[in-house]
Amino acid sequence: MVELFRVVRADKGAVLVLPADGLDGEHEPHRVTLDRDGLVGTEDGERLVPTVGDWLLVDETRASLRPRTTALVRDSAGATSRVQALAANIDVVLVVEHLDPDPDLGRIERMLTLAWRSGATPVVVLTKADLVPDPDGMTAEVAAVALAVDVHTVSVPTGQGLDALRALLVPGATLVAVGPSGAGKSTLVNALAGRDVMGTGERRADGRGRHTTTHRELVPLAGGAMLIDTPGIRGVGVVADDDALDTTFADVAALAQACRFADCHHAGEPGCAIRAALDRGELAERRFDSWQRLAREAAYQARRSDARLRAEERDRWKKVTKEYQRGLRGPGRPRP
Ligand SMILES: Nc1nc2c(ncn2[C@@H]2O[C@H](COP(=O)(O)OP(=O)(O)OP(=O)(O)O)[C@@H](O)[C@H]2O)c(=O)[nH]1
Ligand SMILES: [Mg+2]
Ligand SMILES: [Zn+2]
Repeated sequence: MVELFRVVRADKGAVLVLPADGLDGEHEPHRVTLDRDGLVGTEDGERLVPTVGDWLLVDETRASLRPRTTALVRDSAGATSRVQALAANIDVVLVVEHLDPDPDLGRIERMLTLAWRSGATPVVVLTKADLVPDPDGMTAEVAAVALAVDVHTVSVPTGQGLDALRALLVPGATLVAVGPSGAGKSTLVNALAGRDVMGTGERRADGRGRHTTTHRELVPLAGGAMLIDTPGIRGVGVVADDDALDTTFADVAALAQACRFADCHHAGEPGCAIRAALDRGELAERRFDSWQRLAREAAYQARRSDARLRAEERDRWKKVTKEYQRGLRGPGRPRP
C-alpha cells in the first residue's frame, strides 16, 4: 500500500510528516528517519534534501518525493553555490514586512524576486499598522515598488486587514510567510490559525526583533489551507533568474530594453533610457541601485553554480574513467 504524507518540518536526518488526509490541525505528526546522506529520491531519479511542504510517498520498502510544483529557493553562502529549498509546493508567498520600524523597500524587492522565482504568487503583507500614524501613505510607497502584487496592511491587535488575508486561505492552498525577524510572521500565523501554534518574540525597546522562530514549520489550518512559518533570515541570497528579476523590476527592465545599445551598462553611454529616466526623476536612484545589486548578485551566483556543475561533471568523469579502466583490467586481476 502506498501512502501520501506531507513534510511539516524537516530536520537533519529526519522529517516530521502528516498523512495527506490528516492535514486538519487535529493530528500529531510522526517522524520518518532518513538515510544516512539525508537525501530522498524523487520519482524521476533525482536525490533531494526534503524540505517543508514536500509530498512524500511511502510504501512498505521505501519513501520517495513527489516532484515539486513550486519551490522557494535561496542561495546558501560558500565558494561554490548550493541552492537550498526553503519550502516546496507553495501557492502563495507572503512577503511580510513591518511598518514600524520603517519598511525596507530593498528587502521587499529582494523577497519579491525570491517569490517570483518560486513559481508561486507573491503577496506583500505590511504589519503593525497600529503603531504608525499614516499606514495608508506607507502602503502606497510600498505598492509603488511592488508592481502587479497585492499589498495588504494589517494589524493583529486591531484585526485590521486580516479578513483580506483569510480570503487567501482556500482549502488545499499552501502559503509561506517570509520576512525579517520581528516582522510578525508567527503572530500572523497564530492569528490566522486562531490558536497559538508558534512562539512569538517580545518587542524590544529598540524595535528590533530577536530571532524567535528557529525552524520552518507547516501549520495546517482548520479550513484546509496550510501556512508555513519561517525564521527571519538575514540577507537571503537570490538565485539567478532573469525572469524573476525582470518581473520584480518590470519598470527598469522595460527602460533597459529601450537603451540604444543592447549591452548598455547605464553608466553614461549615449542613448541610455535608464539614465534619461533617472535624470527626469521618473526612476528613483534607490530602485535603480537595488536592481543593479540584485542583478550583480544573481550573475555572481550563476557563475558559482556553473563552477559547481563543472566540478561535479569532472568528478563524474573521473569516476566513469576509473570504472572503465577497472573494467579493462577485469575483475580480480592483480594490478600491473
Ligand atoms: N503592535 C503590534 N505588534 C505586533 C504585530 N504583529 C506582531 N507584533 C509584535 O512583534 C513582535 C515580533 O513578532 P513575531 O511574530 O515573533 O515576529 P516573527 O516575524 O515571527 O520573528 P522571527 O520568528 O524572529 O522571525 C512580537 O512582540 C509581536 O507581538 C502587530 O500587528 N502590531
Ligand atoms: Mg517567528
Ligand atoms: Zn542604458
